Amino acid sequence: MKNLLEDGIKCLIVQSKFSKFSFWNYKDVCKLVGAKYPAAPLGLITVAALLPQQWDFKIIDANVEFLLDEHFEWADIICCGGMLPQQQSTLSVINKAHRYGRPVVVGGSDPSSQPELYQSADYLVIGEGEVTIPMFLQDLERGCKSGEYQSVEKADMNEAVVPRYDLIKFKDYIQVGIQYSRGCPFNCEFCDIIELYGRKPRTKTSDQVIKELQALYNLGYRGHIDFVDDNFIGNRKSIKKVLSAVKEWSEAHDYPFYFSTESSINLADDDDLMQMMQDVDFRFVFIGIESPEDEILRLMNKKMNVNKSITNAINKIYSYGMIVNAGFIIGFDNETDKTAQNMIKCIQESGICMAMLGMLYALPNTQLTRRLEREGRLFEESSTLSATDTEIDQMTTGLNFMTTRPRLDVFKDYIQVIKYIYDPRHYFERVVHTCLNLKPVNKYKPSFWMMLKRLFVFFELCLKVGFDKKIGRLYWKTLVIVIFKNLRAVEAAVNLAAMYIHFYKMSKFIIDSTDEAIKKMEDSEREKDHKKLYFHQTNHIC
Ligand code: B12
Ligand code: SF4
Repeated sequence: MKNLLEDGIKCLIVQSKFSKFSFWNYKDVCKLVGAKYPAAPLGLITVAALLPQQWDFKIIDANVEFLLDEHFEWADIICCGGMLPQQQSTLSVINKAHRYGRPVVVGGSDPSSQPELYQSADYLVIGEGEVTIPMFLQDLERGCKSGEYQSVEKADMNEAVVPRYDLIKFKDYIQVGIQYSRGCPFNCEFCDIIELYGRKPRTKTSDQVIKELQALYNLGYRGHIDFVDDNFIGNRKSIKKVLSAVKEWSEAHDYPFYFSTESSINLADDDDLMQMMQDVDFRFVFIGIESPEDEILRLMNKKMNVNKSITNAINKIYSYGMIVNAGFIIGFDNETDKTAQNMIKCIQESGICMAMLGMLYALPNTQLTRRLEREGRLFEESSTLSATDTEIDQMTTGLNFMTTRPRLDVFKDYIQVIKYIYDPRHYFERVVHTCLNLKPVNKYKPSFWMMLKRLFVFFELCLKVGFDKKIGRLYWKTLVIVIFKNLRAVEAAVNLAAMYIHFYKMSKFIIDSTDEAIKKMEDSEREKDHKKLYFHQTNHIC
């Protein structure tokens, strides 16, 4: 093996493939707008910035291009890793690298949560790279051929490096990420963020955030930036400082970017904060609503959502120009036969178009997993996704524990909600609701060429969706209503309509596969009943 600390070491960084069908895998929409995948691999370009800068890096994102033999031949060392839905792909990269005799370094969320599954890697770098990559590099210096690196220490975000944005091809992605903070002050039972990153949000300074914006600007990037924080408003005092700096910078640079992020619902209680977000052109916010029922929210310890009118909160956020995407979960202990209806009502009345509904999954290393283990209800010790082409993600292949309600009822409720909310009529009703309440500022102005490209995409969408038998009429009706009643939200209406191409396919896949699972469960129930009956009868005869 080469001395890996030499100058010019060739380091291949692989973004492993995500499982095929996922709420976030809107590849069709990407294709429509000329991109290949929604989000750029921020974790890996951060890793590249933490490794020796005299190395020669090549990033291959297996979601946008083929990972070829020649890439393995080129490399002296391979870095790979990621989330649970990338597990199979990461493991196969390790195998292949070994076939080429190349050492592999693995890290990221899933290897950090379940290191036992990645023991085949040569170097297993657990947790935050800012802390553990230096430990790995020290071992390399000592000539160690393998190792596992972990630390109880958390990274100091004030010392964070600027990710190597120069390594990615911007045109492949719809959005690029910036991370301003890690951790969240809340304490939801099912959440692994607080276990991995802590409950005290650690934040970058305004100067650091501006430095990253400037780096992207200097590289010629324009458009959508996603603040990939666990909870953007975890430390409200600090984020307000950052937002005023971003406003000043954006004004000086003629608003080259617009933004999205993830936040808790108490964002709706802070008008000043929402105004500041609107001032710099935040357009989307993802909120974990999980359930509209207070009893269920109390059990999962999501206290900030209790006693809140979700509809009012969401409408208020729309009024500051931000479209709300939200997460919902089915499968909690104290659900009832009203759960599905309540969820449908909440999603429909608040007009949430992009509602990510999953079945509860006890992620490794959470309070929920520990409780279920204590109660003897957890099915498996580790979480694996075996078939990335048929399994979607850990949300839709959820319920890895014994439910309190009959499992079949939970599945039926799940499918009932999915069928309802992604029925074209109901989806487009929500698009109208959102767009009539939305007050976008659209400060980011695309360049002339970008405008031309968008116009072209719009015509393509009109051809694709506008003449579709099922949704054509709904599409035109939605556009006409929005044009006449709230013209400035027309871009949002077109974007949300385009997203339906993805939701239609995704929901059809979920409906078909869940229906099949329901049928299997019903058959096995019938078989059990039949056996009971047979047993009962034979007993009688005896
Ligand atoms: C932004 C984000 C997304 C974005 C963008 C993802 C992307 N492609 O970059 C979107 C919204 C698309 C997304 C989607 C999903 N996400 Co997500 N996401 C996040 C979030 C909030 C931030 C990730 C991030 O960019 N962090 C910033 C970078 C700098 O950190 P990082 O990636 O962790 O990398 C650091 C270390 O992990 C380490 N590292 C990472 N890789 C490697 C590799 C090597 C070799 C080494 C040495 C080190 C190393 O070093 C880095 C620097 O410290 C995290 C939460 C979190 N705080 O991690 C969840 C998170 C990663 N997501 C998660 C999940 C489950 C999902 C979904 C499956 C949700 C769903 N049900 O659909 C989907 C799957 C996506 C898909 N395409 O199918 C889980 C993963 C859980 C797990 N145990 O694997 C997390 C942790 C959230 C959670 N609640 O648990 N996600
Ligand atoms: S608000 Fe979100 S990030 Fe914070 S603890 Fe709850 S689920 Fe986790």
